[in-house]
Amino acid sequence: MDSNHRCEKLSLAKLERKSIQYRKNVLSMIKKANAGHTGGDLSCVDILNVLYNYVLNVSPENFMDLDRDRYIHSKGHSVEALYTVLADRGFFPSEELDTLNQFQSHFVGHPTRKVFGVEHNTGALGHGLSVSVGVALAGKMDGRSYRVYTLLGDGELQEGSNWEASMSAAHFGLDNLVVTVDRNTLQITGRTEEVSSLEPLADKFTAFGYAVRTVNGNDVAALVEIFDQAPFEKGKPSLILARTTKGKGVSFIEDQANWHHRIPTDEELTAALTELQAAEEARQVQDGTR
Ligand SMILES: Cc1ncc(C[n+]2csc(CCOP(=O)(O)OP(=O)(O)O)c2C)c(N)n1
Ligand SMILES: [Mg+2]
Repeated sequence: MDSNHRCEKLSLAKLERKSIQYRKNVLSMIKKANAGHTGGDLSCVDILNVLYNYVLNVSPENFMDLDRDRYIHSKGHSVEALYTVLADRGFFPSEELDTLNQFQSHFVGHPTRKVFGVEHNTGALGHGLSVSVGVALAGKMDGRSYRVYTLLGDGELQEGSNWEASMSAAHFGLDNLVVTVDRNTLQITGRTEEVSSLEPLADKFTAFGYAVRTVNGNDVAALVEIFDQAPFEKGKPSLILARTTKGKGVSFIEDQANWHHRIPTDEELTAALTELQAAEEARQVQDGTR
């Protein structure tokens, strides 16, 4: 990846601490709003962290530049993770997030372009990849240097539009498109493989013309390494199969379908924040900052 595609790079230690802070923010935000998608937010926080703090050439200052990188949050229900990261990157003051889901707030339960930093309205699953393909194709036609990054849920892949978009991405040789799949193996009602199976997923994406890599999507260091290698092959769209745990970071939320959009009780919030605080302190000891 050449340097003009990068935001100011944060060290791994800083990125790892940010992931913990983001998880705390997400949980507090969901509790305050009394709505949100807890499991899917915690699943993708590390991916958004690495994208916005390491990979993307996008910031409040350049958000209107035609050559900025585009990020399209196709699994739009995980909006609290996106808002948290955008606030931290300075797109808006974090206090504004206190209005989440309140009457007349721009911060509604799915991303809209009324919020500065949101590239595209999402939430109806199955649209983000088609839009991303169009934006990537436009970039090629206009000779622009930007890249398009998008994040899909694995349950979202059951929408057929993803596969139509994938055929176009390969047909047009969109090596400026980097697709990440949040492969947490859960959708709203249970395991993807029980609801409508997806495997062998890497083989399917390869057959559709992507250059595919698999990574631990909750490991910040591994994510940095894999995003650094994209695009993986000249003339092919890149696909990162990010193996994640839904609800990652809080033991009693991890890997359970019923936490898809459950709100923590007061006691659960306290327990979750305590667990994350302990993780942060352990991290500080490891970094020698404590
Ligand atoms: C077109 C459409 N159908 C249904 C929904 C309702 N819905 C919201 S999240 C979700 C499950 C998505 O599962 P997945 O993509 O695996 O997301 P994650 O596990 O990351 O939360 C569903 C069915 C929707 N938002 N859009
Ligand atoms: Mg899922």
